[in-house]
Amino acid sequence: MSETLSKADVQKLAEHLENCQLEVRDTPKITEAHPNMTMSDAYDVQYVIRERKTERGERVVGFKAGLTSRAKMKQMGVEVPCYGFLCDSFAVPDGGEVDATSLIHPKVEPEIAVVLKHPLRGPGCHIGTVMAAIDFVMPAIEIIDSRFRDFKFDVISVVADNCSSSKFVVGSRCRPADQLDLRTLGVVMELNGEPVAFGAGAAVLGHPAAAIAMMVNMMAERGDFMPVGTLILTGGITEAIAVKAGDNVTLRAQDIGSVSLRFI
Ligand code: 0L1
Ligand code: MG
Repeated sequence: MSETLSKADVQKLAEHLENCQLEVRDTPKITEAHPNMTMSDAYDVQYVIRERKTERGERVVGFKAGLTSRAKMKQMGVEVPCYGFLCDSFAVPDGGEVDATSLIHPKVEPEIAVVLKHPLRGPGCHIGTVMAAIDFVMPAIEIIDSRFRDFKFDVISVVADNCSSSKFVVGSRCRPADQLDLRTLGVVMELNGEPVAFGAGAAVLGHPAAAIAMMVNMMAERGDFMPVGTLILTGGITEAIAVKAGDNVTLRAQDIGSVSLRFI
């Protein structure tokens, strides 16, 4: 499926990016050495990183939408969000700790998470299909950690790097989607007790379910889909906030409770 990269290049880039994650070191964006890489090449690299992890026994438990705010999409010159995968090893318990030395330059984002009771397959997936497939909704904090030096990248490099996925924590209060308006659901993220970011679900492409529908339709182009039980982080509601050891982060979400974690 690769367009400009050889199979060997895809494997090499996947190994390089995954090693940067595992060894906690940064790298220049990969398009510097591969300026003709396409988006399809980038997803090839991401899917090989996913294979490497599952071959070692990790489980893919979900997916995330990235670059979901109109401002970030404009800044990156893209019309659609990107997607990445989430493994069981990325999960942090609610109220848990994250060792900041295990990450390069972490940032946190407030998100609305959902879990599916029906599978989602594209093409033709739309907000209605998504809403009918959601089992329940939870608040989530995504910890992103680009492997690229100083968080400087282009969208192709970011997709190859699994959309900066690193860790996530979800709240333990689950509400059925039909009891909530995901567009007006408000969130406040606190850093060390101070509110630092505010927003509502509509910041994610007008409706978090729209981001999911887009992801599902993009995944269909690669014959991929979301099975029952998939956890989906629907996209950052505000800009990401940089964090360091000693920081406490709490997300308070309207109607669905709160979730927190601490960096040590
Ligand atoms: O979850 C996100 O929106 C991040 C997508 C990748 C871009 C970034 O690292 O900011
Ligand atoms: Mg995110």
